[in-house]
Amino acid sequence: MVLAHTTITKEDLANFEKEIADIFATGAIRAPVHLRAGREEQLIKIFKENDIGPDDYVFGYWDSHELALLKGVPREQVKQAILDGKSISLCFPEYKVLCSGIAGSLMGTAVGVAWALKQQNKKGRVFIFCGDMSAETGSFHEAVKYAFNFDLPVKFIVCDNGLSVMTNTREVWGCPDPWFKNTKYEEKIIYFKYVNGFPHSGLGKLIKF
Ligand SMILES: Cc1ncc(C[n+]2csc(CCOP(=O)(O)OP(=O)(O)O)c2C)c(N)n1
Repeated sequence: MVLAHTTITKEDLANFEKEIADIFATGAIRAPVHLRAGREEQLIKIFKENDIGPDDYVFGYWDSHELALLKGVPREQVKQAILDGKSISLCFPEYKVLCSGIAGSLMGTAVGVAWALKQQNKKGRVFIFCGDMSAETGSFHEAVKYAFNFDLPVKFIVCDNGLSVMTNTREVWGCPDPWFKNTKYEEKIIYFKYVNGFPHSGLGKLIKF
């Protein structure tokens, strides 16, 4: 039996995002905040099924509050970082949580870390979480192909909400499915769909400071 590292529940994740939403609405956070709802169960399942723990690295992007909590960063530490304006680039190196607000970044970094772990016979794997449009970038293609070819300890988790900000990802690429569907590269990818209960960024209304 696999002992899951996280004991965080769906309600814990949802309540955290609601709390941040309420604070953001007051104008107290003078920086962008990206909130997510509707994928809590899928994320928890991925952390549990893959037994993601202290030796593993988690990479994410602008929407990583839930990832930091699931990786074990204390709730108050995540909250303080967000209040400090770091919602879109949460980094907690001591917990091996590294995020960036730059679309298309980090794919090579994640694969490089996986390469180093393998070469140095170190414990730990890499999990990089991104959106459906990020999964259509050139850097994602390159990273997945390289990771597959050298069988590196990295998984790419694609959280598909169908949108890139307000653009329909499938319309852009003229294809109902992501490029990797029914390819050998699926071995390195975990894919799920969800509907985001929040707008892409913020609360969908002007917040005045
Ligand atoms: C280099 C760069 N260009 C543009 C943006 C603005 N931007 C932020 S998120 C995003 C869309 C990403 O879509 P997707 O990967 O599907 O992520 P999700 O919908 O899950 O947030 C864009 C264009 C950015 N962060 N970085």
